[in-house]
Amino acid sequence: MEIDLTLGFSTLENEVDNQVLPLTGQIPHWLSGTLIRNGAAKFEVGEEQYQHWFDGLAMLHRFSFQRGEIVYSNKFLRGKTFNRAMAAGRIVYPEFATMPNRSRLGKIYLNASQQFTDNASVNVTKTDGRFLAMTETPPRVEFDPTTLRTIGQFNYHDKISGQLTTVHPHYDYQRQEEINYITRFSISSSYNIYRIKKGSAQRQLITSVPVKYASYMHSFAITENHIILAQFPLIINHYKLLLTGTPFVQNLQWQPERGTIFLVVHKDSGRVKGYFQAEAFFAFHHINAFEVSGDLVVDIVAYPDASIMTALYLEKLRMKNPQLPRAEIRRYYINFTSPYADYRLLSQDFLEFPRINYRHYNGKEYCIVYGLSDHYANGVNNKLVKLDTQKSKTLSWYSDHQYPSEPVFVPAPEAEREDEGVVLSVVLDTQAKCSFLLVLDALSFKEMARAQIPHPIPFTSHGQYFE
Ligand code: QVM
Ligand code: CO
Repeated sequence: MEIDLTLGFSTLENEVDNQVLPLTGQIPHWLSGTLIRNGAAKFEVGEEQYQHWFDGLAMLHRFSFQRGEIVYSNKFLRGKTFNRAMAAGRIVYPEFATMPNRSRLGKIYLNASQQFTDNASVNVTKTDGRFLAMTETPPRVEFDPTTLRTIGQFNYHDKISGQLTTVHPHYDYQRQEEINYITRFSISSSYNIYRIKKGSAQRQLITSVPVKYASYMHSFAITENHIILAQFPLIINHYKLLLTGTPFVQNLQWQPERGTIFLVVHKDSGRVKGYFQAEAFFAFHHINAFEVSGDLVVDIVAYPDASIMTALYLEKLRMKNPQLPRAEIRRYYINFTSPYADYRLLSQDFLEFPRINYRHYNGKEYCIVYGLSDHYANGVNNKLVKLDTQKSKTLSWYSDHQYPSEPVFVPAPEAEREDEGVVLSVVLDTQAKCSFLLVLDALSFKEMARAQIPHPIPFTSHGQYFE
């Protein structure tokens, strides 16, 4: 079968407001919240093209579940990056892999002046009651969850600084705090790990860990008592970034001889508990982590190297029958008495965009991972999977020419089992040239309902369900 992902990486201009979606099947009566997904949806400005999937302009998609109906809206995130690009008719801010068309000095100036893009296209979260769109540069963009209108850049009420952060903050339900970090690179670099207490917009430093060679990391893990950063040997060369005026991604250097070093921080004291050496690998996504009799278990979607970064250039993704690097699911074991971390495979299958029953199992011993896999073993995500890590058993949902997005698990109220609830995924049908929202029963992984969306949604990255 021919694989053509072009439609998933094509601009969607159409914006709709509160459309009731035609529905087949039935959605459970208890489902009465909102799924908000984020993703790149515009890949050129005037004559200029963005180069990479992570560069496209952010669009928010909202699916509201009410009285058995699904109501859909979508809107571009109208931050500084979007507005200035539209006004100028050209790209204004540097993105992950795209530099605005300027003179050599102009480009150097753009990087050195640290005028960060606020094209927050990667994920969404709720902090202090505000809805924020996120990318890896520091600006968070607040939006109205009902209308999807952009409110503006959100400023934390503190002075913690850095240039690169993650779009995967954690929430510790026991301590009622958000945990994340921001990397500051300069002559002396550090990971500034912080907490935000419930009801606050102030980041409080848990610790600032000095680092000689800061790693590019997209996510991290927490357990009951610890924070774990997997420092892959993909090093940010900030001197080169400062001096060359090249896009960010071109200043990441793969240095496998360093291996991967797990950094473990004690949550409450902020003390560094240790550094644990593993082989070189790269990951975007941690799945989960937990503690078993004092040892740490870290589940992660591991690529053999960082080639996935360049595989996601749009030019490559739009080629016929693309081949993408495949990751494996590893379970690393950290024992505080050994300086090394070892792993075993949790599955023989490829899985990306992992999601779990986060509310009840994050940081705890768990079984079930939902994610995307590749039906043709080519690295192209075209299958939804549910993996039982203890039985190594998988259930899947697949259909020709249909490309699901990251599955979001929503637990049923008063559920007794880890996998009691539904799984929500936006599926792009490249033959019908339209997307639909798929609702699967998480237990059986069978379709419960689908809702027709009035246009094709380009591949989204992450989304969250809000009660
Ligand atoms: C300057 C810069 C940028 O899985 C999704 C990952 C997405 C990652 C993204 C979108 C990362 C974007 C990073 C645009 C970096 C910008 C930094 C951090 C430092 C400045 O000195 C230079 C503006 C290029
Ligand atoms: Co991610």
